[in-house]
Amino acid sequence: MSAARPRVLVVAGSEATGVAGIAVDLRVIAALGAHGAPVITANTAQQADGGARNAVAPEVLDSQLAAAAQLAPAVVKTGLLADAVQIGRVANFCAQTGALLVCDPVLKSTSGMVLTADDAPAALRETLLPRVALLTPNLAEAEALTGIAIRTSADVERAAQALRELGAAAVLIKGGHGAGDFSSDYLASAGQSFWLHSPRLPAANRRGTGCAFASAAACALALGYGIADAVVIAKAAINQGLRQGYACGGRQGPVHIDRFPDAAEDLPALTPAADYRAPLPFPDCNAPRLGLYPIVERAAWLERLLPQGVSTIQLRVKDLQGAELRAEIRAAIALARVHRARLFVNDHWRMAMEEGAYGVHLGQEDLRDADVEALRGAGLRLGISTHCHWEAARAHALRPSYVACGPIYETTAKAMPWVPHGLDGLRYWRRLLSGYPLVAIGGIDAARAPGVADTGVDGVAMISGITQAANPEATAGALAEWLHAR
Ligand code: 3NM
Repeated sequence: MSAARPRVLVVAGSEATGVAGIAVDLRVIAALGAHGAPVITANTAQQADGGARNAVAPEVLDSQLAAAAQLAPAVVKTGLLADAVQIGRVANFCAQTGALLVCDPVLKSTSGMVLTADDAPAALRETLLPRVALLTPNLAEAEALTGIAIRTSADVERAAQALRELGAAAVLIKGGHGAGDFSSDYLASAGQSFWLHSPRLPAANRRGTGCAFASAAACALALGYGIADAVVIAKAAINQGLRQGYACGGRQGPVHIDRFPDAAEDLPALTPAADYRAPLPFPDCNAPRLGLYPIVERAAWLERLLPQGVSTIQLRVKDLQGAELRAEIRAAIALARVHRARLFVNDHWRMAMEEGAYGVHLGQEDLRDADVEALRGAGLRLGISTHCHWEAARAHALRPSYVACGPIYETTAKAMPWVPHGLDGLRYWRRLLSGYPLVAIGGIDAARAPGVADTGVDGVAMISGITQAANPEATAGALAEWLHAR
C-alpha cells in the first residue's frame, strides 16, 4: 500500500494551454508527493492580443469549496482570485477550516494580461493578508501591494516588512524578474529572514514559475516542513523546473518539475545579507576518504585512537576555556601531526586557527559568530553541521570542505529537536549534497555502520559508538580499517 498523501487545496485560475495556473499547480503538487485538489476561480484564455478572464460566479466557487472541504486540506494555496468577492469567500474558508494559507498574489499574467478586477489588490491587502502563512509576490506584485518602488535589495527588505505588517506571517519576495547573475529571493518571517541565491538560468521555457513556486512551498508545508525549509525546497524545485522546461506547440512552455528536488545543482545558497558572490571553496579534505570519524572531548583520546589507524577525528571540548582549552587543542594538534591524521576542532575556531589546526567544525549557531573568511584565508578546512534544507543551503553558500548530516538515528549525546533521517533520509541527503564530502552523524555504532556506509557517505561520525564501546581501541581500529578498505 502506498503512503497517504497530505492534501493541498489549490484555489486558482485555469489557463487554457496548460502552461500556467492550476494545471501547473497540480503537476507540481503531485510530483512533490501530495494530493492536489482544484477549485477553479476563472477559466482564463490568455492570448497575446488579450483574451478572457471568465471568472466563475460566487455560487460556483462556493459549491466547489463546499465539496473540497470534505478533504480537510492541510494547506490552501491560492493563485488567481478574480475579485473582492472571491477573496472574501476564500478568507472565510480558511478561517473555518483552519488550513494554512499560501498566497501567490497573482495580478497579471506573464503575457501582461490583467487578470483581476480593480477591487482585488485592496481586498487582498485587507481581507486575505491577515490570514496568510506565506505570501509569495514577485517584485511587481510586491510593489503593487505596498506602493513601495523597488530598486534595491533594501527596498525588497522594506517591502517584505510592510507586507508582514499588513498581516502576512511570512513573505517571500521572488527576484526571478530582476537583473544580475543571481536570481535572489528574500524571506522575512517571525523566526528568520534570509536571502536565497541561485545562478540566473537562461531558460527558454519558464511559464508558470510563480504558480510552481507557491505550489511547491505549499506542498512542503503540507508534508510537515517549516517555512524556512519550504522556501528552500520551492526554490530548488523551480531550478529543477527551469532546467527541465519544455516548449509547447512551438511556443514558450512551462517549467517542468517531476520529483521532489534532490539534485545538487538545484540547491540555492542561503545568506543573511543580500550581497552574494560564490566564494572560493574551502580546501579538499577527502583524499583519502574521511572514513571513521570519532568525536572526542579530550586530547588523551587521540593517543588511544590514532595508533589504531583512525585518520579523521574531532576534538569537541565543551567544558574548558582559556589556557586549559588551548592546552587541549595544542596537544591534539601535535598528536594528529605525529599520526598524520585530520583533526577538526569543534567550535573554538579562533584558537584552532591560532594553533594551526588542520580544520574546524562548526554548527549552525557557531557559524553566526565565526569569521569564516578568516578561516578560509588561513587555509583551514571547514566542516559544517546540517539537519534540514535551510541549513544545507546556508552551508552551501560557504563552500565548506565537508558537510555533516544528522541525526541519522536517535542520539543521547546531544539534545536534538530533529526527527532522525534514517537510512532513506540519508540516501536523499547524499543526492542533494553530492557536491560535498558527506559525514553521517547521530546514533551510529559498529552495528549500524555498514548500513550507513552503504548510502555512499564519505565519513561516519560517532561519539558513544566509540567512547562507550567495551573496547574503544579495538572497535575504532576494526571500523577504521573496514571503512578504508571499502
Ligand atoms: N551532532 P552519538 S548528532 C554532536 O545531528 C552531534 O548534528 C549531531 O553522538 C547532529 O554518536 C551528535 O553518540 C551526537 O550519537 C552524536
